[in-house]
Amino acid sequence: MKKMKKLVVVMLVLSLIVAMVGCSSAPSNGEQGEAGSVEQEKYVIRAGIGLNDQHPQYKGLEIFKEYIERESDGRVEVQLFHSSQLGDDIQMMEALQLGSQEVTCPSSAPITSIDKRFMIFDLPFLFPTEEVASDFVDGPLGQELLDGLEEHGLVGLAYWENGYRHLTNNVREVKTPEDMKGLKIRTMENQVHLDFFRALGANPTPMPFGELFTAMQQGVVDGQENPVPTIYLQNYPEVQKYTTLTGHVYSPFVLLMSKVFWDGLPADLQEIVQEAAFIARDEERRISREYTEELADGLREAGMTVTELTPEQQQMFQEATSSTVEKFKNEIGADYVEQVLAEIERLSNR
Ligand code: TK8
Repeated sequence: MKKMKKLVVVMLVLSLIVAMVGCSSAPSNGEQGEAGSVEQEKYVIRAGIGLNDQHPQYKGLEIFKEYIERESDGRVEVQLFHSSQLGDDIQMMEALQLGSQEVTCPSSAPITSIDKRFMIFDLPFLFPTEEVASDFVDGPLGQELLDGLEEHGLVGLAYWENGYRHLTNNVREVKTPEDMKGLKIRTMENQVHLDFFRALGANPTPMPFGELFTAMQQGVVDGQENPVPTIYLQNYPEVQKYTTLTGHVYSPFVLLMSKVFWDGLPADLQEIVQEAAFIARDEERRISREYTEELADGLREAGMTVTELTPEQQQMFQEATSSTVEKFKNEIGADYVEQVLAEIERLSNR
């Protein structure tokens, strides 16, 4: 793993040098070339994600790429990298801040290391439906969070959808919090997740996504939690026996661009990139919801026991994690959390 990281760093540095050399020899944007022709600068967007190329997120990136390359008449090239080829979520966000990578699309959870207000998304049982969740993120409070990223060197282009997270493990069928006792669960690198898995009596271990499959295979952890498309498409049925549809957290993805890169883009290309982010978002959400519906059966067909909770059991999970909500309300800012809850309430009653 260490070697891999070194390699990634070396590759990033090399590509930075190549990019710099490329920039200095190219005529600056729109300038008259020597032959008197107007040459335009070319831009390369490297977009990296942790998930594999079967996931709706990658399909979304393909749409993002197609739109940008077509609308920019080839002035922008978009290169896609899946399966943590460019690093994990936190490493890629850092690369964006440095300007050595242009785009990534993490779950909101690791962004809390940059701005803890993103912790609101990690509060258990917050959004009643996917529609309320996407209305919320697309609304003024969601936008405010994206705007706040600028001072951290990131441009939040749009929210895509990861979806409701569910528990898998290979020890026993989980129906109540009681069944969680002692299970070693990989969580995202996020304080709220750690806290509520502890509240449930589990033994949570934060870990980058790219290390998860092997950790389950080798028994380093008993289980993990992710939305249905991820569980299915990352082949977790090969290493996990039980899925419980807990739906404990709704995860948005946040499509991020390096601010250094964004600031260097001419306005017409910025507009194309922003438009592409929205068009791809709508399609990514549609595919994600379609897969979520279809693939629960896929998990059964792949040999997993898939357990749906009764409303009473769901309630037990909610009660067992309510201490986390109380605790992090203060950590995030009580007034802000109240404002968020009121907005979700309003959207739910529409
Ligand atoms: C992919 C991650 C992943 C997330 C996780 O890079 O870490 O479990 O759900 O999808 O962002």
